[in-house]
Amino acid sequence: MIRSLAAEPADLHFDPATTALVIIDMQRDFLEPGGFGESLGNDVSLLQAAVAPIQAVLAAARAAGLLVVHTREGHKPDLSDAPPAKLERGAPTARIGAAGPMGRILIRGEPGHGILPALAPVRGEVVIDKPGKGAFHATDLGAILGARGIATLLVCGVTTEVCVHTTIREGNDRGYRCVAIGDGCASYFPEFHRVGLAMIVAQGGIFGWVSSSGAVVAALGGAAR
Ligand code: C5J
Repeated sequence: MIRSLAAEPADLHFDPATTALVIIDMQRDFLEPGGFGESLGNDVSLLQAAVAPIQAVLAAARAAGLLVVHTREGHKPDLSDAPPAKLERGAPTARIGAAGPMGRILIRGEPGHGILPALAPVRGEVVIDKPGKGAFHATDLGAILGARGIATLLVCGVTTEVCVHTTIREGNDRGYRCVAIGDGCASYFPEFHRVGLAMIVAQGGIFGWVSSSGAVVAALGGAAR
């Protein structure tokens, strides 16, 4: 059944059978007190604000049978998939691969690399390990979505202006309708979050739409709008 979703700059229609929920990088190191993000001086409570909205859309997506995709940013332990331009940034003690409060920073398999238990993937859901900011770069995501005939992406996670934005831009260029779930995204910089969402909907929706967790839950629940 085709659903109507309240969004900016305009409402849109989507078919749950060709729609995926994409949850970006809800990893312990970015979000949990005592993790890498906090060790950099960030207020991780700003990211925690996205957890409850994502839990709500995740429950609704599961109930509606949507394809659910979780992503994790991280690298192989030998760093062979990390370009020098990424490795050389930041203070040496806080670089990718250095020891962090929850294991080596952004390394696959380390405790901090894991997804928050509250949003843990369940059997049948896709987990994409991505070495970049965008979820399409150097991953199987495009092939997985293509095999399922997916046309619309409901995107949430962290951080709004980095990995969420990059993924939406990549998805838009590949022909997907990309909808950011605004309150299901968050940033360590509230201004970047606000402007990041504004950039998506400016100019008639230059590369997507912005909706909310409440609107997505209502649409997936079949509420007429
Ligand atoms: C994400 C980052 N996930 N900010 N990463 O946005 O480096």
